[in-house]
Amino acid sequence: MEKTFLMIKPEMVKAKRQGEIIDFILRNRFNILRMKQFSFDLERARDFYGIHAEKPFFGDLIEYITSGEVIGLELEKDGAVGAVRELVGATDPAEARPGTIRYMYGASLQTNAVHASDSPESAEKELAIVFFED
Ligand code: 3AN
Repeated sequence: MEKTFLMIKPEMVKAKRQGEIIDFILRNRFNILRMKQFSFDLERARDFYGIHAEKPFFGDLIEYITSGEVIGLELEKDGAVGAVRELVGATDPAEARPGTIRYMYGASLQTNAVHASDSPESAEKELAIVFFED
């Protein structure tokens, strides 16, 4: 079965709303294979978001993602990569469809509640960065 990576972002963990997202994922029939609460160090954050290194928002993105604990989840389901992106919704919460995680919990382009891998290749890379010690 296909695997993917989902990450609950710092503002959701600070607000103690991570349980709602995990419950939503389980009710949508994903299996959780691994789950880890941790803080990104700078090096790992830069590696994780390496694809955005040249973007003007890169500095802010790194500062934000290292600002508190996050929760990484390895998820499994048939067509998991696409299925979780559908549940997550558009990057900008203002454009996310009702019923999606970012519609319900996202506040801005930066504080958009969760990250989800955009391809099986990204999922493999992101899982290796987050679950590096396993
Ligand atoms: P997604 O998370 O929907 O795949 P990406 O990969 O394009 O979106 O962006 C990664 C992260 O970078 C987003 N989750 C968001 O936090 C941040 N980001 C993307 N675009 C912007 C932007 N224009 N301004 C500020 N932050 C942004």
